[in-house]
Amino acid sequence: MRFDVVTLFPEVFPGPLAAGVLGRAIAGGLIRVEAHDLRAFAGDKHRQVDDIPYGGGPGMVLKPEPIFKAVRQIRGTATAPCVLLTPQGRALDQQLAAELADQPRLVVVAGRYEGFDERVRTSLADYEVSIGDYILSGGELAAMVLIEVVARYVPGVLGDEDSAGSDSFSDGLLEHPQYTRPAEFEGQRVPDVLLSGNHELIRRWRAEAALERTRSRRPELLQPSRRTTPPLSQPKES
Ligand code: 9D3
Repeated sequence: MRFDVVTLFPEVFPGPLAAGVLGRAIAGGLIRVEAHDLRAFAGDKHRQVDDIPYGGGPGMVLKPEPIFKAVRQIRGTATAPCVLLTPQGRALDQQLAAELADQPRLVVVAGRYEGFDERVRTSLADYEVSIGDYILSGGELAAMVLIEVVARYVPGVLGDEDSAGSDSFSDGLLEHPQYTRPAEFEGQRVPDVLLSGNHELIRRWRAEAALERTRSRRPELLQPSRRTTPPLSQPKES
């Protein structure tokens, strides 16, 4: 899968995407990340990519022409959906990531300043995506997050034992607590069941712990409308 990123800061790519599991996928040619300097698509000698907002007000708005030019030239004759990163977009989650991973190619546009001319949204973008309800200074970190989350769905990117579809989050629950040695650390014991060797008991303890943690921290994840697999039924009191 190929990601073309349009940005005013192409030098920050691939950044952390070059580390670990994704770095191997990039080195192996399974994933490509190409950064394109938006300023190279500016029409004038001052390479202006932004302008003052019609109607007045503070800040600058990204002009439509350089962005349309960039996305069209990068696409060439290929088809590749255009993903616009904005605070107003659809919240990125595993479901959207899996949908985007069905594409062989995405053109990802990272903004700066106060945002994009509305015509970029209405006539160029196929998806408008946010990575969460907090304020970033621009779309570059959001682009990296999106690329990492999507690329993990590309077959072969994760090891064979692992896969995006078997991640704990793919059942819609938070992960159960995990422990490693020592069995006691600063007076805190690892739960006996995990040392018992009884794999059926361990499986049930983990399922219950995941459910309880989700109930206490992220109850909205348990709404039936968002679930992929049903939660295990509560053990009956005896
Ligand atoms: C404080 C400025 N805001 C009010 C005028 C608007 C604003 C514009 C541009 C706020 C942030 C940004 C830059 N953000 C992104 O480009 C961005 C983003 C984000 O800030 N949060 C979550 N997801 C994303 S995706 C792109």
